[in-house]
Amino acid sequence: MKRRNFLIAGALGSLGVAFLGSDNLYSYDNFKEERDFAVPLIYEGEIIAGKRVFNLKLQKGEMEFFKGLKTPTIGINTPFLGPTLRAKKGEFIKVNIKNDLGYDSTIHWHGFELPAKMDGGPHQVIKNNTTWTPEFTIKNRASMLWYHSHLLHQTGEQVYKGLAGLFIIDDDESSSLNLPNEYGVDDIPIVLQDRNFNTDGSFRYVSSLSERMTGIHGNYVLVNGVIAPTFKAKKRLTRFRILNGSNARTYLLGFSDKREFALIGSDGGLLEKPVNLNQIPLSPAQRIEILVDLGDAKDVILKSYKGASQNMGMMGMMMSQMNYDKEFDLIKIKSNNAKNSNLKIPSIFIKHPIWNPNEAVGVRDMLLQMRMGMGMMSGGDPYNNFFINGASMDMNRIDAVAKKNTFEIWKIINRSPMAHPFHIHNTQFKILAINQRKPYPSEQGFKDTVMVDPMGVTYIMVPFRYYSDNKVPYMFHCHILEHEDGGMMGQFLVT
Ligand SMILES: [Cu+2]
Repeated sequence: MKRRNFLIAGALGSLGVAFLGSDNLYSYDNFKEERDFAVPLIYEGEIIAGKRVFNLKLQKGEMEFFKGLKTPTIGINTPFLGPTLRAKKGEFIKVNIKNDLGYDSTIHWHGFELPAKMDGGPHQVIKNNTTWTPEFTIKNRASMLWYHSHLLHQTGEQVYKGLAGLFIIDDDESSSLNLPNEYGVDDIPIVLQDRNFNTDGSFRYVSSLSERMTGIHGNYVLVNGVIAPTFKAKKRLTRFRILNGSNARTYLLGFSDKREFALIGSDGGLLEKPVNLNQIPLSPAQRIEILVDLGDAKDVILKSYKGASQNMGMMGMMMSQMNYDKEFDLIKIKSNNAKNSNLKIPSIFIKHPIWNPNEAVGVRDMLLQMRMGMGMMSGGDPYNNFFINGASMDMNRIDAVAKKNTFEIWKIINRSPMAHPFHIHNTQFKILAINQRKPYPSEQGFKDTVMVDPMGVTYIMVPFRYYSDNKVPYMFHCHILEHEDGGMMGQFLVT
């Protein structure tokens, strides 16, 4: 035990040197100049022969996150991240994705219900200098989904360097609700990504075993690619659509004056009615939509509070020593010029279908485990340290077979001291129970990623609709990308 602690201290100490801002996440006091909030470009493609067609190029780029320091990046049509794609439910889309990166990649459509061949997981590699053209009908309801690299064992690094973007889906139901929906004006997309940097400005990806174990947590948070931006509100009632695009960090979001906001949507779209909150946790890959009243013209800061990371034992100790759980600022919001928009928060949005758990075809166990102790990973196979049902990801093994047009109950059991955000492709599910309790109203929306507490159990109801394929699987995995790359992923067919 003594020796163990000594080794951990050594591993932590080695993190402390030579990295830019290695010891603190920022607060506004640390930034003198004001940086403008950036809104990702919106790209609606063009209609050609009845299809909505998008042209995307995966490419290398360069960003100046710090004045005078260049960071090599990768992006989609832009140097870092990609444009926000937008389409309507029912439309048939076609995406030409050209890979100019110089190495292989993939683009996965996170949250979409779509044919397995179009999913963009590890089986749909886009070789360097080739074009992949997925085509599918938009089946999802109005929501903010996203797209990102999903290359086997390389997802963490490729997303870290910039391969991700948003996808907004509209439908008639949500458009009729009079919610703020003017992109970049009162409907504001936000991608949160914490990052570490070397002193030359380059990204510092995983550099230690402990970072592989906990997932990489950065000392700076990029907000749509900008550190510590100031957002100047144009409208009093503003809708923020927030993606946690971080590899591993969970945020506990709230405003500096603890003001209430209305949670109106989760991963898969609108809730049935708004839920008033002043804090909400957001794990990697999850999205929320909130409405905030900025009518008091006061400056306020969107921040992340302490308490976001629920980790225990040795893991909790390590993570607190590494400053993973602290309070820090994200966006300064100035609303002295915000205009009244006459929009009010509706009291009811939409009705969700009712799924009766008794009609599920069965209960499927998903047991999450990770190799522990300092012997972990040293000298071994780096892709064989995280497990689902006792096995690490294997492209040649199908772990589960579901039937189209059925739904199942998945019992996700966490036998590790760390929380894991569990994601399933090709579905929007509902939470049945978290440990011994019913989901809170804020947790009752459509989800594609759910947090499973350390040593906890989460039950979800998972529908498989629309598509089947006897050969090509979908993935389920932990969305801490270092865990996914380390083996915490499996494959399922829908037949
Ligand atoms: Cu995990």
